[in-house]
Amino acid sequence: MLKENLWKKGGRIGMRKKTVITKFIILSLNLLVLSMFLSACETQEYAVMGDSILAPEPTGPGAPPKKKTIFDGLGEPLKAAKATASSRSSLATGEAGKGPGPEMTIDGIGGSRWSTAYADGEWLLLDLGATKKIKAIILDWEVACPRKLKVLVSVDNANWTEVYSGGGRPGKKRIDFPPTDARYVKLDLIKRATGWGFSLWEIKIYE
Ligand SMILES: [Ca+2]
Repeated sequence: MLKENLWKKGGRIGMRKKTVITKFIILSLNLLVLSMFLSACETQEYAVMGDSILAPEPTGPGAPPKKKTIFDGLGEPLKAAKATASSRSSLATGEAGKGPGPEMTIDGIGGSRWSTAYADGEWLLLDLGATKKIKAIILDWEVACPRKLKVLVSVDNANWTEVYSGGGRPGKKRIDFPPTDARYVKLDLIKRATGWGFSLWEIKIYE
């Protein structure tokens, strides 16, 4: 009888011990989660850019690699001296051939664009003013982009080297090629992607 009571008592004490340990573990976990949350809130800083709020990119060992941008590995674009083209639209003026001209593609203003007559087979010619060794071009097309175009470069405006042949798409498109001597860069706009003409916001050329 005494033995049985002692066993029962021992069992109750064992149960109480287990309950206390379980409660202690739950409390510790709660405190750990709370401290992690507070520390994250205290150390997080935000940079405000325009209307967007962006969290800072994590740095240091184990941080994910930085996202690549279209301008990665490129310096400042070259300044083209002159831009000529096969045609210009009637955009803004209502008069055929009197719309914004090809100089709009090298004015450094993202919101100004050149647009052509509503026809395939148009072209844009840029003169850098001197021969440079160029390796990349970024084209920023409006919706009226080419379905097929070629990019050609030349040192004398007579003999041409093709550095790209393919399609365009609305928005910025980067074209890389082996460094090539060029004073002139020509876009051969073979086929339109829309019923309008071709329309380009900007072209940037890089050494
Ligand atoms: Ca522009």
